[in-house]
Amino acid sequence: MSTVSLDVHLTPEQLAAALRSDVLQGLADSPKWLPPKWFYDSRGSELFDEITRLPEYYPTRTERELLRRSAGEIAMVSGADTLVELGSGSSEKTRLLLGAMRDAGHLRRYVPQDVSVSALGGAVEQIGAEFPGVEVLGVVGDFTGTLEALPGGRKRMIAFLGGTLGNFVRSERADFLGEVAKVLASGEKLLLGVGLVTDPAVLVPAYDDAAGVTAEFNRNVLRVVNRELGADFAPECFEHVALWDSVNEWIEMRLRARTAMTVTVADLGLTVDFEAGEEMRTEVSAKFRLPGIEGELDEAGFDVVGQWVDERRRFALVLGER
Ligand code: AVJ
Repeated sequence: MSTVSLDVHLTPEQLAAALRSDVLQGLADSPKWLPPKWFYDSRGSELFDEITRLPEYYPTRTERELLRRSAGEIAMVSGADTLVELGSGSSEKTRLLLGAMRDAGHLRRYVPQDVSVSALGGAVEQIGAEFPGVEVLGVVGDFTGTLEALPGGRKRMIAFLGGTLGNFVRSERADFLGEVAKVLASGEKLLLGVGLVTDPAVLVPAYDDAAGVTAEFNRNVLRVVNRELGADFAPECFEHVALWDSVNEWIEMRLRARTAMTVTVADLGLTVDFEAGEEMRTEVSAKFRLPGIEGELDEAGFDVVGQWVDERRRFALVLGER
């Protein structure tokens, strides 16, 4: 028998308030910006899924291969009996980790967290059925809320995969890693999946694919703001921009206004002008060097106890111990 349940730590009202606050701030700023977390409504999540299958988008399949190869070792080194997965989405790659933890004989509990109830509900049921005897506790919430509400235990491993840590800038990463360190007991683990700095000729197409899926994904944030806040963005009037910032070592996605225009956000009583060619930042996706990510883990109070890198050195799994 398996126990499957879902905990809601973030209500639709709280989510809506967070979106309003982000849009108010981001559109009033100069240059304008919108945070990447709002890409992922059901259409955005489907588009992201499509991105992960594109020939140019190497991170997902590279990480999956790495996990296939090293999940056994990770399970062994971690000694964890509980896997907490932040931003689990459909929990697809997680099966590899869970399988390895089960085979190592430790697995007792899986705690996937996501802001999307729909992604989580399905995953919780499926994993529950695939891993009988394992307690599955889905947590609907954001990263911070989840960390505070995490079920106890002394042998937990928190996994933050997919390179999503790169959506935070350095200071946000320090805050986030500090939060994780705070909730973990001595000996507990954090497994990070991070993209590595590589050739811009590989990096840029991964965020600007020939089929234009990433462009649609990027413009999707405007559709979300239109629907949720009564805005009148014309998504097709914005061009997708992806560039490699070699100083910050991150990919930056922007939306560039094709013409001058005025946008209203009815629910916020807001009117915003765009100049022709004006660019609004929608995402940073930082890439790392191993000494850099190790340094950040160290500063947050983790010992690096394992790292796994693919042959082409494009992606890394880094295991930190509290
Ligand atoms: C899911 C945040 C890791 O930054 O590579 C994919 C999102 N953005 N294509 C990334 C994304 C554009 C992705 N993360």
